[in-house]
Amino acid sequence: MSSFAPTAASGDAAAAAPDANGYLPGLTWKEGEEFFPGVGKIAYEGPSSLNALAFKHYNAEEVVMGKTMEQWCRFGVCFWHTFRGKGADPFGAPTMRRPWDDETESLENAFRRARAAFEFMTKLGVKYYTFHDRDVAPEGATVDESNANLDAVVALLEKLQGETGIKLLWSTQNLFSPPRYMNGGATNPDAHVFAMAATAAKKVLEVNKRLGGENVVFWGGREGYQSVLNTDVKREMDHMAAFFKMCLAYRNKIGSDAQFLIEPKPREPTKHQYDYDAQTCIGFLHTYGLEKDFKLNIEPNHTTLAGHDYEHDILVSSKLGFLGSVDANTGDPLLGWDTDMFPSDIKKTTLTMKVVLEQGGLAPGGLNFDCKVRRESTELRDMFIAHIGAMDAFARGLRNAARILADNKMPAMVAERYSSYDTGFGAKIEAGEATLEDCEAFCKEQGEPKQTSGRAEEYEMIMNHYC
Ligand code: XUL
Ligand code: CO
Repeated sequence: MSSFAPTAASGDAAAAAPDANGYLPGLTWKEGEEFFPGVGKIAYEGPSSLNALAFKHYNAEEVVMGKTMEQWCRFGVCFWHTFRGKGADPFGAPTMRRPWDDETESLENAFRRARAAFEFMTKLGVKYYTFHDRDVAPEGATVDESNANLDAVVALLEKLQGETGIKLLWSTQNLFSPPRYMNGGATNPDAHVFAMAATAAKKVLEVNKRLGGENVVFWGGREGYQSVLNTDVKREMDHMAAFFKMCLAYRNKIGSDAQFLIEPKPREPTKHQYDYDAQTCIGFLHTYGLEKDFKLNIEPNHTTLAGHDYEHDILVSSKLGFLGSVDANTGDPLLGWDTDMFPSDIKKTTLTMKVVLEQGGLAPGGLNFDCKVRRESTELRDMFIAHIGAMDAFARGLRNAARILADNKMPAMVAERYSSYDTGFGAKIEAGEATLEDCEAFCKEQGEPKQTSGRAEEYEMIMNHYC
């Protein structure tokens, strides 16, 4: 493969001169050129390779515990950060301009962006992508105009999917950026705004079906409240459930079999979000009788914002039967917001893939890179390297997790830890056959329980053996 030099290469935004504000000009790409010149198909070169533009661990066809790496991982590229993100953060302006992007909200720009996206994904070798309605097509002045814009881009996406074999992992509706949703979408106190949110969801369900999308995601960034004084939380949650029920009814009516996924997040942009974390979402689904129709899309950077460890919601949702998909990103422990960075911690990817192996896979969900390159990572090659690094991190995690399960050292230790419930009185408790009186009689007969070490340090030592 020809090299893609870290310094300005042809077609790289860094090759162009900055404008008066110090920004690099957009749209340096010309018809007939590649959007990512100098980058070929990213190949697997093995662990000894030092080529930044090659896989060292992700070997798509390699079989691990009965399935290929590609089947276990089901990687997805997200449209919003990767093709629309330009390095803006809560404190600063965009730092990147992309060669395909003329910075307008025109359909022509949307078409070009879609073509750049499919070139990128083809070269990377990722088989799935994800988008919000407004990532791929501009909003119009009316519902009809917005829908027509979306239809025009979707026709191109359909063609590009057919040409490349890349599939839609999921799509979703953006109910958080347009100003009309400032007080919420489905939880808006104004029924008219609720109806606008539902109208957007209806269109996404249609488009998702047309593109063969395997899931639909519901992330409620504005579904929550800022002030307890002006909010009727019960009515808002009832409305959210009503919205989900309408979406289910319409999905069934149009004959779509897309899996529905709620994406938990505790806060940001809203102070108190109703989908706080996995257990909160599962409680909500049971409260409203929706538990059979939804699974969860877990994003570890949201999990850590909720005050849990990276892997906590993946584990909890899986063990309760609700893990549907993962927005595979990570936060920065020293920054308080959703930095959406590409994962690189092998212990975390190992814990994630252990759960995925234990539940027999993620399909129809996947590992979607809801991630952005850092604001300072301004070269086009950084987009590739970020994805390659994260895919390698999950491939290593997959191999490690498979070894942990095959060796059965740690799982056997955990099983032994709970073995008092396997037989005798413990088994009676698990079977729901023991009463408080039975427990009292057991304790009077047995006396004080013996002390048993939790052995956390030993588990950590074993984990280091694998990672
Ligand atoms: C926001 C977030 C969203 C959802 C889809 O934090 O993760 O991009 O994944 O709306
Ligand atoms: Co996400």
